[in-house]
Amino acid sequence: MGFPGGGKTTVFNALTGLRAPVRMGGEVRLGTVSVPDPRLDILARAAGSKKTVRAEIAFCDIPGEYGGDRRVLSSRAHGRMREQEALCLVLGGFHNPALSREADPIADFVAFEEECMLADLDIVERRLDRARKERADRLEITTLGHAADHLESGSPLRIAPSDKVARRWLRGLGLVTWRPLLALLNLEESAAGAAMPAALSKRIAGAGAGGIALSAALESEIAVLDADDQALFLADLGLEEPALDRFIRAAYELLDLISFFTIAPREAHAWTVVRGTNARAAAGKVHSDMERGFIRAEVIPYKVYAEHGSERAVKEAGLLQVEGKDYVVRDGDVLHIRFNV
Ligand SMILES: Nc1nc2c(ncn2[C@@H]2O[C@H](COP(=O)(O)OP(=O)(O)OP(=O)(O)O)[C@@H](O)[C@H]2O)c(=O)[nH]1
Ligand SMILES: [Mg+2]
Repeated sequence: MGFPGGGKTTVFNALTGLRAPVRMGGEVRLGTVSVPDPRLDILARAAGSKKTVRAEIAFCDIPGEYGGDRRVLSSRAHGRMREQEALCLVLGGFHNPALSREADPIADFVAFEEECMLADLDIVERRLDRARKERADRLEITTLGHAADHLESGSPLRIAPSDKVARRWLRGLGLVTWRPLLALLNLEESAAGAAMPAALSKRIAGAGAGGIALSAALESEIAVLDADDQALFLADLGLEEPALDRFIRAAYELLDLISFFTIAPREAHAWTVVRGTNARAAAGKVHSDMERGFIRAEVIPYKVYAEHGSERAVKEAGLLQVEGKDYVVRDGDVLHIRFNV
């Protein structure tokens, strides 16, 4: 999301490889992409898996709606934002002839944060009123009070101290400044590959958000090419990988996500979990029976698997790790769950 004309639909196209019509306003659009991971391809080949199943990300393009130069989002846009797991704010960093003002990504970022903090404050205060009237739990009332103070002081809830703002009381309120935020600076084509200006990076980091810079207009053209042409184009521009790959890396880092794999002749499957997830909970991602009847996990780190070429060779080398339910899954682990229901 973001203010009108910043290039949201263009970013959406660059990430999804779709060709949604780029014009001011328009509809909310959904697009799903597979998360590229060369490790999965290598594992699938080694195991002779018939099928590969990748992790997926669903993107939602939320139009700015009011059009024109106003730095305001509609209440409909706010409603949509509350439904998302994470937010990506598109900041226009190029000259857009449809807007009478020049690009000012810092001003856009500040205006966006202020608008969201006001919207959250409204929700928190109303909830607080009700909690007081209903003589709710004291801890709920103090938490809501702290959250309101925090927002009034001009800080997003994302960076609220967790000892004061007990998170469980804020869950389910649809607070937008609590969502993980990735700010995306949409650069002029001629600046593709440039880094984000330091002053903007500082602002973004100060709000507990992540940042990424790319040229969406250019990347949306590259996204519809086949893989070989993509590589040529990117190399020409001095870019190492397409926007989607960089975006996903930034998003995984922001959300603290890791991937693990299950590899079988039938299919090689990538799964996404939050860092710190234990083996039993990870098994539950694959199937609830595996979590319920969890016995143990046989673990092979990706590197070990790739070096030895097969599960059998890993076993013969004595490198198969046998782990219990509390084992903390690491990025790239190949898991074989033993279970019994
Ligand atoms: N030069 C340049 N133009 C861009 C870039 N990204 C988008 N544009 C142009 O800016 C205009 C607005 O882009 P959109 O992607 O429609 O913007 P939006 O944020 O979706 O706008 P709304 O949906 O109306 O809120 C279009 O004319 C795009 O072609 C860019 O990276 N460089
Ligand atoms: Mg749009």
